[in-house]
Amino acid sequence: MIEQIAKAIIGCNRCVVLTGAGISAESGVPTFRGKEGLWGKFKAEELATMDAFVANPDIVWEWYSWRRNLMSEVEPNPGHYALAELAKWFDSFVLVTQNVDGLHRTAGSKDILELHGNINRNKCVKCNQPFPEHIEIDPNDIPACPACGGKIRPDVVWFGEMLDAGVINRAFDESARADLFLLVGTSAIVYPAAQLPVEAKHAGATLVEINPEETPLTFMADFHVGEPSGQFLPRLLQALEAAVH
Ligand code: BV8
Ligand code: ZN
Repeated sequence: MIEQIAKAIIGCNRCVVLTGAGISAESGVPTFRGKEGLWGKFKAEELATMDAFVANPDIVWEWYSWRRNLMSEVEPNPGHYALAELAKWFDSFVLVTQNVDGLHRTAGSKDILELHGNINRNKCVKCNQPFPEHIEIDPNDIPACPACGGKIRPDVVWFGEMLDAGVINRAFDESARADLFLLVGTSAIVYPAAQLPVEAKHAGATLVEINPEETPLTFMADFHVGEPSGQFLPRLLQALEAAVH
């Protein structure tokens, strides 16, 4: 199959990749679903929503500080690095991620669209003004916005919140113009992110899904690779090299 995928890729000029928590799993970042997943221990609606923050800002900040510290101790894995390398094989390569861990940028990827924000960034809950990054937030003494006095929150997109219009519109534009779409390490359940591969497929792109498990979109994939992305993506790069030499 890897030779077939390499052949299919070589004819493509415009690639869009959508990643989820699965690509960071081999770095030690817990995914959301699955038995060890975050949603197994914590309720999304009790932690990743505006209502939760209004009701218990300290509990929400405890959770984000825990995840922030966890993410500050991990490194990108071979899957992240392979995607940074893969960009060289295309005229246009756009990496769209649902992850807030920033590992794609650390791995050297350039054209990244962070659909759901970044856990290291902060902003005011009332006026959205950015607030200095990478500062330790004390859940019991949450800093106030210098402009309006509002509480500081993590600059991530919570459930029920709109995504940044510029980011999501570009993601849809690029997906509709792609001739190759890689769907990597996502359960493809959260919207509008999960709509992107559908847009690309309808526009005629070749859809390759890389996930040890099947997802609601596996039926429309041209190729489903049931392997960990940190193992498959480096091998795909080698197969591309072999295919052109
Ligand atoms: C919105 C940031 C307008 C915060 C996150 C249409 C239909 C139904 C529902 C909706 C809809 N439109 C809107 C909704 C509501 C909602 C939604 O989609 N709900 C779902 C649950 C049905 N969407 C929203 O609220 C969005 N906003 O639409 O606003 C609006 C508002 C109200 C009503 C209508 C419209 C905002 C969504 C963003 C929420 N923020 N994160 C934070 O991180 O704290 S979402 C968060 O969860 C992640 O970012 C990610 O998106 C999602 C988790 O999914 P994955 O990343 O895929 O992770 P998961 O664990 O699920 O899967 C991992 C996969 O990897 C597995 O398949 C596994 O097999 C695989 N894997 C494991 N190891 C490996 C691997 N793969 C490869 N290699 C490995 N080694
Ligand atoms: Zn403010």
